[in-house]
Amino acid sequence: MVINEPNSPPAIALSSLAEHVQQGLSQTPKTLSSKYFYDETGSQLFQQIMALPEYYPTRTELAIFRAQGAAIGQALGAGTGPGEPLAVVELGAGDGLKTKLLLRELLAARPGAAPTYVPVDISPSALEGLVATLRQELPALPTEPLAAEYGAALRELATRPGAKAVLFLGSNIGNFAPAEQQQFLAALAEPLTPADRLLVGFDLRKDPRRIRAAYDDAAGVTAAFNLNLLRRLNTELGADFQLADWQHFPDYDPSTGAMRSWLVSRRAQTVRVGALGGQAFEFAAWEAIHTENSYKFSLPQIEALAAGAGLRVVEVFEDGNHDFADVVLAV
Ligand code: AVJ
Repeated sequence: MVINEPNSPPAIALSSLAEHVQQGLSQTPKTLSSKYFYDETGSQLFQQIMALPEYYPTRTELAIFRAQGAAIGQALGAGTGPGEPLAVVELGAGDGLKTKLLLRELLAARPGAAPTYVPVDISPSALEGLVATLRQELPALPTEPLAAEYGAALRELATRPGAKAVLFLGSNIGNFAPAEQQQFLAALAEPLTPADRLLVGFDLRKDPRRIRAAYDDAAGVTAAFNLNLLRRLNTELGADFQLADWQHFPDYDPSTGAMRSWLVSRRAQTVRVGALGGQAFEFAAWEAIHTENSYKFSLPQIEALAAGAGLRVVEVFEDGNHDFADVVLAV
């Protein structure tokens, strides 16, 4: 049996996923990025998560938009005259359910100068679904979908002329580790002019048991979502993960706001990855792979994060329970 040395990778060109797996599973602790959750199955599972009774963020942000959508729409367009062109660029648009509320408000407030909607998402299937519903529900809205990662969205922001409203909703920012949260906000701020607005959704700190339950639902949908990552590596990279030997494990640290998800190996095992020339990865019994961060925030922390990224807080929109905040930012 040939087992590749970690420092003698196969001579074939590796896909970015294969390269990521090779690096991530060679680290301590082993880690895989949550951005690879969203293949077609993963995007469908995330749709199911958003409908779970335990998963409060989506419906809370939707409630904020329902109750305060007009004011949020106004805040987004405040720097730009009603007759001026405005591009609404959304990072991680997904099914766009919440965004449609804001787009309706912006369409109504800007007669004769419809905003252009630029939804960016890593999942082409999610984006196709979004474009199809938009054509039905908001036919007057010019839409330029972009199936790409955040990096492409940043390039889009830097090269597109005219006023912009940038949306980064759903507490997607919580997927970044703290140092990267500020870096990423700074990168979003960089191409903006004072007339532009940035709307960022932050899941707020709350009863730790409620937070943990949101990532450990009784129906097991979040577990299936996490495990789907291994299934994807089996299908796309010819890996031989035995899904029954892995356990979804979420943990929440109330002192830092770190909500993290892990895949725990139920026994000592070796996993081989075909696309890496059969490279073997050893797992000790109960060793964990880190698969996701979903950080939770406090308002002072959000203020500090914005300031560190060169942004000022223009307005904060919260639900009555203080579970979630949508924050309007500007340079
Ligand atoms: C889409 C990244 C905001 O972190 O809450 C839901 C993804 N993971 N359940 C989150 C997710 C597990 C979600 N985000």
